[in-house]
Amino acid sequence: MWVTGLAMPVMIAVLMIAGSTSVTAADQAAAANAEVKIDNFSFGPQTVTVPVGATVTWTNNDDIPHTVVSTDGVFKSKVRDTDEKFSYTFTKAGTYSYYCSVHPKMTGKVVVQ
Ligand SMILES: [Cu+2]
Repeated sequence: MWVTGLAMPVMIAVLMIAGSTSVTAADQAAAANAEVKIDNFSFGPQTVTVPVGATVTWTNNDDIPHTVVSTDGVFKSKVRDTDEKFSYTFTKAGTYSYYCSVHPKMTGKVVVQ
């Protein structure tokens, strides 16, 4: 019977450690997301670096419609009017070049590490 009495506090301690670890990981994932503003025919910042699993959100702050299209066909937004957003979650490491299909000289890059 003494084993039960000893095991319970140990189990509670292990559960508390496991719980606090998962909260920390979730906080880090949320903080890793990135924002890209589309303004005056350019993406800013032009290159963003994020960890695997991060979501990048583009917001069109221009008076003109733009798109966000991956050069390799990984993601493709619809035409985004003023103040409209597009988000994509990157699940694999790599370098993702993209451009605006309406104005192909507008280019940017997402580096996923
Ligand atoms: Cu454009």
